[in-house]
Amino acid sequence: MKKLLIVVSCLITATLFVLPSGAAASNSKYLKGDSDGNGIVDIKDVTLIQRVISEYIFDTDGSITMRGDVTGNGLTVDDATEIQRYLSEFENIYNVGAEIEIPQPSIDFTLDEYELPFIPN
Ligand SMILES: [Ca+2]
Repeated sequence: MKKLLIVVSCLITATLFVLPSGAAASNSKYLKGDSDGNGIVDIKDVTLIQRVISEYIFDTDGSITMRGDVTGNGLTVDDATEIQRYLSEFENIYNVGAEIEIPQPSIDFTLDEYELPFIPN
């Protein structure tokens, strides 16, 4: 009985880690204004942007700025304002909440351009 309980709890745990959560956006897309990347545009995204602007926290990998810069000129208080306007159902001129495809880096080099590093003897 104890072994069965262990097996069942392992299966439940494995299922929780393997199944994707439905709320989060895929890795190649995000919602414009969803600065924390949890798949929902809400007031927490505004707070996160305000914390980055005030340098209370830092956007070390640029992901907060990428998702939260709805006006397209860097992360500013205007982005927080536009998300608040979206949440209040004002006119949404910056398409806050729209699904955006993350641009993939292109690998564009040929063997002729590639130089081997100099390795001293
Ligand atoms: Ca969010």
